Parts: sequence; structure tokens; C-alpha cells
Amino acid sequence: MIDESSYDRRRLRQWLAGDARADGVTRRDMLRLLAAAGAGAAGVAGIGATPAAAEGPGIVKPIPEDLFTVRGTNAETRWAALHDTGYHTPVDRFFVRNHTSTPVIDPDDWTLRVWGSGLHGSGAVFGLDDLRALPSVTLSAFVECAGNGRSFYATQQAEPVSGTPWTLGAVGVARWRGVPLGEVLRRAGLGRAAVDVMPRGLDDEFVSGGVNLGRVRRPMPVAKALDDVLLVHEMNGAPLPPDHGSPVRVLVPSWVGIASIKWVGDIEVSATPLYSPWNTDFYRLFGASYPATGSAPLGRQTIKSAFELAWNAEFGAGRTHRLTGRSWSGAGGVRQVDVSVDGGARWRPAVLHDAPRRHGWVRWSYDWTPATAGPAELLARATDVRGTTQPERSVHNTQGYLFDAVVRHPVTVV
Ligand SMILES: Nc1nc2c(c(=O)[nH]1)N[C@H]1C(S)=C(S)[C@@H](COP(=O)(O)O)O[C@H]1N2
Ligand SMILES: [Mo]
Repeated sequence: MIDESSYDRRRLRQWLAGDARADGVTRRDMLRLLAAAGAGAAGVAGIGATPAAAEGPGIVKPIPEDLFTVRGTNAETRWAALHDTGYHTPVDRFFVRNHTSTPVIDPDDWTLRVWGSGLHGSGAVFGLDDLRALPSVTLSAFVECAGNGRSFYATQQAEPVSGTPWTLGAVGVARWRGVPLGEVLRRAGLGRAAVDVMPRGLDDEFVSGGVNLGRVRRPMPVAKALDDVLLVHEMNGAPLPPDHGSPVRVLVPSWVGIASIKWVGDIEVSATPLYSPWNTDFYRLFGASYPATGSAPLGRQTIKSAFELAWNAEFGAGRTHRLTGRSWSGAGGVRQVDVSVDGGARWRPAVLHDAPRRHGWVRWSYDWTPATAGPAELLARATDVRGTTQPERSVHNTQGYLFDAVVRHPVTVV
């Protein structure tokens, strides 16, 4: 297990000593981080700039209205569209989160360069065939945006947040196949001095608030890179599709989606700590409940539940309806789900259709016979294998990350 706050403090000490690199990170961010390392120092409580709006989503696959809600450059899965699907989310309804747009990369031209001061020699270059020739493993895991559920900070808690106003559809579970990142790093000459590993995407540079932040990239500690991270070339038994990172993406199981860099083109392995805007300005928690200088960079996802239902779905009174949904947690599998059909007054257990699964979700169902016509609120509350239960309220952060509270799902009984 990586202790992220001690990791962060160590990096800051190294940066102070002139040992850390931070290309594309502003002086303001570094000052904020340095203040975070000191006890109670005043800092700038910054809100990361919101990604620039695009004219339309640069997404390659069809994104029909019955399956997706378009949000800027992104497409959110409609939960009702998952109702009749199996454990894995089909590609035709898997959410897409793009900082810019999907690049179309010829797999024959693609290479992965592994380089940096954390290697013995000059590094290595892998083509797709080289990568596929290495031993691959298969893993079912969710990819979920750190901001999934963000809109409920505003709608349920009356708290403003910045960023894409996702409901609960910025998550999907796929069957990924790929090569352990550790295998590739070792073949590239991983040295004992390596501390950080930073994959970078081949998509366009990301411009935010008029500032070019460069290509999407985010460092992770070398211990995490060697643990369970994959370089994925297949999704649900087929070559990785363009929108999900073709030909190769990183998969960091159970971590916030930004860690799983798509269209990876190079990986820096560094003997000195690395920073990028994606672990300084973005993907940290800022707000009244956090140090003025922000939390440690986000790692694991939180716990959530969703009904496989449209908002304001209609149900006939006096008949029995089988409600279905899914719950998941970045801290291990979900072991129990309780449902309330009366706005949270009484709770009864749902029937689970999957055993708790690390990195995955559990499907569940609940039979409901509404007696009288009128509006109702359905609630689902998960408990994971560590005993963590979804709270009634989420602790606010300015960028609306890691929403974990029970969502109140409005329906109408007719
Ligand atoms: N190169 C690159 N990688 C990226 C992104 C991106 O815009 N560019 N978006 C990240 C974010 S914020 C998320 S939530 C996931 C989304 O993965 P998906 O589009 O396959 O669902 O990809 C991550 N990897
Ligand atoms: Mo994300």
C-alpha cells in the first residue's frame, strides 16, 4: 500500500533540494505544495481552471442519445442503458472522457518509448508486436472519473463545484488484457533509484484558461507502477477501440480515471520526483475541510451505487417491479447494498448477484410494489468489504471529486 501523504512530503523535500522536476507546473502550484508541507502555513486556495469548452465532442464511436449524454468533449453513459447488459460494460455504451479529442493512431506506426533518469541505460522502444509478445494478463476493472457524481454536490447539497457536471455515468467495467507495466519497465532497465513513473498520452496538448498545460500526463510512485498496473491492448476481448486509448492505454485498477492514461506514447521513469498539472492543480481536494494548500494527489476511487434507471422513470402502482443497480468501491468489493423506497426512512437489503469483487462492481436487485401514485425517491446505499458505508452527505471539495453520498433517485408512481 502506498502512503500518499508521506510520498508527497518526500517529493516536496526532494524538490526543495533541487532534485525534482516539475515541467508545466506553475510556480504558484509549487508554492502551494511547499506550503502544504509546512504545518498550517497559509496558501492559495486555488480552484483548477475548468477545461475549455469544445465545439463538439471529438469522439469516434457513435454516441446515440439513448445511450449517452454529451458533456463538452465527453460522453456520459445513461444508467438505464446498462439495465440489460452483463457484468462488463459494452464498448458501445462505455463513457468517454477526453481532455481534447480522440486521436486516430495507426497501430503499425505506434511506439512506446520508455526513458528517463530512473533507468540503467538509455531506455527502450516497444512496438505493438513487441508488447503483445510479452506475457499478458486479463483483469476486470472499473475505470471511473474522479468527478463522477459531481453534479450531486450542487443538486443534493447546494454546494457549488467546478468541472464537468456528471451524474453517475462516468464509470464502466471492462475486461482488460495487457502487459504488466512492471514487466516493461524491467525490460527497459529499471534502476534502483527510480521513484516516479509518468505515462503521457499522444492526444493533443491541453489548453486550460489560455495556458497550454502540455500533453495529458500524471506521475505515480514506482511502487504503484510495479504493483498491479497494466499496459492494456484489449478491451472486452477485442483490440482497444480509438476512444478508449487505441492502441495501448495504462490501466491503474481502482484509482481515479486520470491515472489510466490513454494513447500512451512514452513513459518517463525518473530518479527525481515528477509533477504535472494533473497531480497539482487537478485531482487533489481543495476546500474548507482540507488544508488551504490541498490534499495529497488522489489515488483510489471512493464508494458509489446507481440504479439502472432513467431519472423520473415511471412505475405502475399496485404491481411488483424488479429494481436493478450496481455498487462499487475503490477500497475493495462491495459486500452489502441496502435500498430505501421511501426517501430514506426505512432500509432493506437488496439481493446481490455477484460476490464482492476487488476493482469491479456488484449487480443487485430489489423487488418493489409501490402502493400509491405520486412522486417517490429511491435510494441505494453500499457497504464495502472494509465496512465503509456510503454517507448521507459527501464532504465538499471545490472541484467536486470523489462524491460518495447516497444519491436520491426521483421516480413517479402512476
Ligand atoms: N491521454 C489521455 N488519457 C486520459 C484522458 C485524456 O483526456 N487523455 N482522460 C483521463 C480521464 S480524466 C478519465 S476519467 C479516463 C476515461 O477513460 P475512458 O474515456 O476510456 O472512459 O481516461 C483518462 N486518460
Ligand atoms: Mo476523469
